[in-house]
Amino acid sequence: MKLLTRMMSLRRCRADASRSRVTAMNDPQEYYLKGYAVRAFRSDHTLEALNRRLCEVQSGALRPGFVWEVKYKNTRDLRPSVFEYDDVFVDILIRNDIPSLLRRVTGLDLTLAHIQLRQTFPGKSYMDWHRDTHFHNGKVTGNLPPVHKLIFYPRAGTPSRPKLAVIPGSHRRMFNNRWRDLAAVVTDGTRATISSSDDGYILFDTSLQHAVIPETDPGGSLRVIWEFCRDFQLETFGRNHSLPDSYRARAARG
Ligand SMILES: O=C(O)CCC(=O)C(=O)O
Ligand SMILES: [Fe+2]
Repeated sequence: MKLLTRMMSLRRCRADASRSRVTAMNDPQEYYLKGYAVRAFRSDHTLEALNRRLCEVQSGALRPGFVWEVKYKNTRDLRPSVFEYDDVFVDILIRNDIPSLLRRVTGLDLTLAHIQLRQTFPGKSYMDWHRDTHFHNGKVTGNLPPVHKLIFYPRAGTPSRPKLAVIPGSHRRMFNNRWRDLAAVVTDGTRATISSSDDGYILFDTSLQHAVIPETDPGGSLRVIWEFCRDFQLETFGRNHSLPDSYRARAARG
């Protein structure tokens, strides 16, 4: 009995030690290992303004000159551009020191390449498990190096629901074969999900395996997707030429 108690307490000590190693990690170490970070926007007037705009959009009202365009089935994207729709889509990044967060966790001076405002509707997931950047049979698909995305799933008056699933650390285990890569989704049971909320966001390395959870609300739901890349990658984005410059100027001013 004494031996059993001692063994149990030893196990507990080991578990505590490994937990403390995990909790002792700083932001860049955690981002390197997990490939993502979940944070919340400051609760202030900028976040209020953003949520107000998104509620309007969710209720069907678009400002003149802006339209929805369908790219993927069961989804639609705001056009011609999100940053021209309202300054708040860049303001929120500045107010929340996202340029410093990006510098801290990636060690890079990334710029804002694109903002997407997408609404998804019920049906099959428009993007089940995938990596935006992958290497299959020696062929690179997506941006190289992988870019980083920050996604906000606003509740915009709808109930909170799980929106995106990710496999922590999967960006560090890539297979050159599509099927082996997908098999890892089945064999790796570790998942993290991000749900819609009034303030939570996920920042991730887009080579992370992630899946859009199918939409269930008849009225659909919104996501704002900010994409950050290195300067030389800007040309792959084509559109929104003034966005990177205006983001840089805003980031420098703080
Ligand atoms: O629409 C979403 O929820 C995320 C889509 C996605 O996979 C991505 O932007 O990389
Ligand atoms: Fe993706």
